[in-house]
Amino acid sequence: QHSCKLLIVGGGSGGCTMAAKLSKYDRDVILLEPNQTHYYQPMFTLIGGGMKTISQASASTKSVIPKNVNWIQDKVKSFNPKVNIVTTSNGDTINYDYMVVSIGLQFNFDQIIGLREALDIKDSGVCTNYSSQYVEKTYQVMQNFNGGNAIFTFPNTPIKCAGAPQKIMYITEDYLRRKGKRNKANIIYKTSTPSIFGVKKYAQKLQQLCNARNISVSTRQNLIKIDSTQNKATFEYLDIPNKTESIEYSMLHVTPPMGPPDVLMKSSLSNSAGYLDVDPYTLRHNVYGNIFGIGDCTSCPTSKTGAAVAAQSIVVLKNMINVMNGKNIKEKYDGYTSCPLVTGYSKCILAEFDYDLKPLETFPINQGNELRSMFLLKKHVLPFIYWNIMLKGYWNGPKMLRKILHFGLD
Ligand code: FAD
Ligand code: UQ1
Repeated sequence: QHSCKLLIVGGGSGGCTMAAKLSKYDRDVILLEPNQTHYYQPMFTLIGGGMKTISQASASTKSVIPKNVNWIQDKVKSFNPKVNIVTTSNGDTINYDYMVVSIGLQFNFDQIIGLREALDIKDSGVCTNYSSQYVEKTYQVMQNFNGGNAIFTFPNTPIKCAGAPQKIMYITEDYLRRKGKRNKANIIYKTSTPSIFGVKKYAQKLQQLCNARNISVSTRQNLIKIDSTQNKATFEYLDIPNKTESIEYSMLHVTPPMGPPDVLMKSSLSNSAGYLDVDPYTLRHNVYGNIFGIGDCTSCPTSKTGAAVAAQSIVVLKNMINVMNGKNIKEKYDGYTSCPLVTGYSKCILAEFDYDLKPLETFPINQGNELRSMFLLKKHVLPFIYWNIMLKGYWNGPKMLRKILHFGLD
């Protein structure tokens, strides 16, 4: 039976960033997080391509939580916001004055028939970068590829890092080219979305890139079933009722369906879609004024990324401090998000945009082009920023840098 002034539920990117920031203001902070290991998930794309190892993306949870924060290694089982209490899986209760909810998204592997089995079979050719459990298999599947269809999917749900399903495709294409196997492969992108990317500027570039590299793109198609005995994947056509199609694969990279965690969906904190019901600008809960949200579990209509979490963190901090001091809240999140679209082993298109889906680029160069500098940023600089600046509470996204670099230009 615990009690605290500030409770943070979920110790991923958002939770640990808020723990670092809030603990500089108050010593009475509890962080509730079940996992021993913390992952820098944006590195999973590079691990899938054999450019980094899982240990480079991992740290112990203990090491990423400030010393003066009380870590309880457990899961929230239910939220009782009317009485400011959460209960945990072990049966404990935690009472709080203010709460930040940052429990991310849940993978719903079971929504695709045969997916779990296919991922667990060593030589199935089926892989996913999305989970720490499977990410290393991707590079093995790439190395074992010896011709045929290489298929990359995007599910019929919102996901985190909407670019990741295609980044690994470009890396695979580049890999096969370098190994002299490209002419044996049909590379196919099958997405549930209506176009290759949500922002027009980048979508145009990516579609051109697919045309130039002979990658076939099919929209509004959704993976529903995998038969790993026959290496066949079945897709439904989202705009043609009852139409499905099965195709054979040698490599199948699956992005699993995702959704809000069950515990949130069944609570009174969620909106009708199951996400934490927050004001998209202030990030304060729409019903319970002492609750804030950050990251993938919130109802913010932004593309869900770690970059978005960084930009949200300063808004949550400032607004929470004002609420705690009985003042009006005024800080607003503009929807900033970013997706480093790695296009192979040496280049990257760095998409950055806001709620209006308007590009909001940090550097005074056209980031819509494939750039080596942005690849180096992704591979070397962003991990450094994450571990040493963001998780220490000092990174609020690149807004300041953008203003400096664009001084006098805009
Ligand atoms: P998470 O970091 O996922 O943390 C959620 C935490 O909540 C977890 O630690 C979990 O254990 C905990 N939790 C869950 N349920 C409970 C419970 N019941 N009780 C308590 N705790 C719970 N972002 C970028 O900015 N750039 C990229 O290039 C990029 N690439 C990506 C590539 C891949 C393959 C993936 C998977 C993600 C990528 N992302 C990228 C997205 C980024 O990792 C997420 O958007 C970010 O981690 C979201 O932070 P979060 O705190 O909301 O969720
Ligand atoms: C970012 O701030 C961030 O958080 C650390 C990421 O997550 C890993 C990103 O991928 C990106 C692109 C940004 C944006 C930062 C810059 C310097 C453009």
